[in-house]
This record gives sequence, structure tokens and C-alpha cells, in this order.
Amino acid sequence: MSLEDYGWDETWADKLAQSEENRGIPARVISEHRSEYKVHTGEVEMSAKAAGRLFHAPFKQTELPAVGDWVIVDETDERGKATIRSVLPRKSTFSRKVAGKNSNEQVMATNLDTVWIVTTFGADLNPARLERYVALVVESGAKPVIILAKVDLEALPEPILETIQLRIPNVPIYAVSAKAQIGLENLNQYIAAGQTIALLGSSGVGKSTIINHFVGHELLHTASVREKDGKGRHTTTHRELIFLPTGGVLIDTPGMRELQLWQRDDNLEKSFADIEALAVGCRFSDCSHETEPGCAVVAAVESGELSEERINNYMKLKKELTFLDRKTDVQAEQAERKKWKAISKEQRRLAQQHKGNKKR
Ligand SMILES: Nc1nc2c(ncn2[C@@H]2O[C@H](COP(=O)(O)OP(=O)(O)OP(=O)(O)O)[C@@H](O)[C@H]2O)c(=O)[nH]1
Ligand SMILES: [Mg+2]
Ligand SMILES: [Zn+2]
Repeated sequence: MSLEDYGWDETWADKLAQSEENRGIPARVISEHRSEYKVHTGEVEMSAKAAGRLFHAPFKQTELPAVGDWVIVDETDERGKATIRSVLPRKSTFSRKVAGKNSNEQVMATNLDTVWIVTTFGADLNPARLERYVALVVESGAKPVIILAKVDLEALPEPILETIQLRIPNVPIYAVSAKAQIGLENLNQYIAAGQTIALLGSSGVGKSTIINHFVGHELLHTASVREKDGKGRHTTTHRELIFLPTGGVLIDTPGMRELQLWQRDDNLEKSFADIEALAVGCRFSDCSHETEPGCAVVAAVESGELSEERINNYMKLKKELTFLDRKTDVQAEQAERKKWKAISKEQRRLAQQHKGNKKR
């Protein structure tokens, strides 16, 4: 295996050459566990930690090494541990809002070419959520692909794929079964030396089982879903990069518990290009497509050109994004206020000192 099999190419070599901290060897981050990293140099795998300077300004939390990153590591120390000196600029960043109150961004995986969004028919099949995953993947800079897994379990109602496809146009959808070996050959086209693919989806949908198929043996632990509600058991607990014998890289991820969209709404435009195109015909340029007269979007729903479901989903997503934006604004404002407080305090202190000096 060489670095090229893992995705290294001239673009990365250029980035390395341009990097300030370019003494050391390039490696790819395979996993992260409590700030302990595993990296691979193409020759060996080693443990590594991030250099202290990466924890301080001007570096942001989101710039710390993440699974999928190309990094520069130096020689291992006496304990066999390498230090990650720097992270090469990413070509794509998959992140999400951290579950919980604060709208903080969490980087999940980087430098992805494709993301396989895995779902199953039945309780897990939720077109609105699929749409959100797709928006998130497009936002990250990677290409989304939808995989309807475990199709051996239930006979799919004929039009189900078409229904999803109508709702989410331009994203390939494949029905597969890793157990019964159905449809997997359709996924081969994404696997190639240098290509990085991450698998996303709820726990128990069969992500690790699909990866095991491409690895060729039971590399990853899998576990049956709970009988009473069909929910997975969160068997995979951390993100991990897996090098395929054929070249190419798959990233296994734990089943997602909560998926919220991360601010910027230009991806909304990309995912709902049809609605944005219709909106050009609205009488008011800031039309909310709710109550305004001369709304081309409402007209399209009325004429049946646009499905009611799709417009509802668009509205829901838009509301969620506005909410997140507002939340981020409030946080930014608070941080700003805190900063000014500190500055004026410092000024008062200096003024006092100045007075004191004069008296003396
Ligand atoms: N019938 C059937 N079962 C499958 C198929 N693929 C996976 N399974 C089973 O579904 C269960 C969950 O599979 P996993 O691969 O562990 O699911 P996962 O998505 O990795 O789940 P987490 O790691 O918890 O996120 C296991 O018992 C698998 O054997 C399939 O194609 N058909
Ligand atoms: Mg798993
Ligand atoms: Zn309108």
C-alpha cells in the first residue's frame, strides 16, 4: 500500500510544500480517541498526539486534527508516539451541530469524496431526514449517495425508490442487502484508490456490515438490532478509517442520535433548487411563500407542479436554519460583549495607574 491508495495526490503534495510547518512526514488520521490519534504514513500506523500550538489561537477547535485529515507528523519519541505538527487545509469538512444547548460545530470527518447515507425500509425510512442528511453532505463538499439497506428483509413496495427519488432528485439511490448480497456491485463505482467514502445513518441500519463486505472479512463488530423496537445498539462507538485491499478508504461512523443542521443556508438553495427557481417568479423578492399575493411557489403547489410535501419540508428546514442562525448570533453577541467588558476594564485599570503615576 502507498499513500496514494489512501488518497494522497499532487494537490496534497502542493499543500504540503506550501505549508509553513512542512518538516516531517505526511500521514492520514485513522481514528481519534480522547485526543489520542492513530495515523498512517502509508508504511506504518502509529499513535500520535496533536502539537500544543494547535490548541491555541489562531487555531480554532474545528481545526484540530480529525478523522480523514492529512497531517504532518514528526519523528516518534521514545514512547513511540508521534506529534502532529500541522493539519493540511481540508478539501471537505463534514460537521454537525453538537447535540445539546450550545450551537457548536463538531467536525466529524474530513476530506470525503462521497458519503453513503444508509437507511432501511420501515421505521427508519424518513424522507425528511434523508433530505436533511443530503443537505448536510452537500454542505460538506462531498457527494451524497442514498443506500436503502437490508432489502432482503422486506419486499419493497414497488414505487418506494421512485417516491424517494422524486422527492430528492439528483442523488443516486441504491437498494442493497449485505447479508443476501443484493445490489452491492452498484457501489463498486465509488470505490477506487484515492477515494474516501464515509457511511452515515442510524444505529443498526447495517453500516458496519456493508463495510465488512468490501473489506472481505468480519473486520468490524456488528450486532443485532433490539427486537422490540428494531433500534440498533450503537455497536460502533467511534469513527474509524478503513483501508480497502482494493485501494480506497471507507469511514465507519457510530449511528447518529441527533442530527441538526449547521447554519449557512446556501445548501438549502442547492437542495431545493426547484423551489428557488420558482421563487424567481414571486411578485416580492423577499416573498416567504406563505401569504403574499403573486407567490409563484404557492401557485406551483396549487397547480400540482410542486408537491405539498416538498414545500412543507423546505419550510421546516428553513425555520430550523433561521433558528440556528439566531442562536449563533446571540452567542456571537455575548462573546463580543464579554470582549468589550474586558477591554474597558483594562482601560479603567490603565487610567487608574496613570493617575497614580501622576500623583507620585
Ligand atoms: N437481514 C439483514 N440483516 C442485516 C443486513 N445488514 C446488516 N444486518 C444486520 O443488522 C444488524 C446491525 O448491523 P450493523 O452493521 O452492526 O449496523 P450499524 O449501522 O453498523 O450499527 P451501529 O454500529 O450501531 O451504528 C446486525 O445484526 C446485522 O447482521 C442485511 O442486509 N440484511
Ligand atoms: Mg456499526
Ligand atoms: Zn413566493
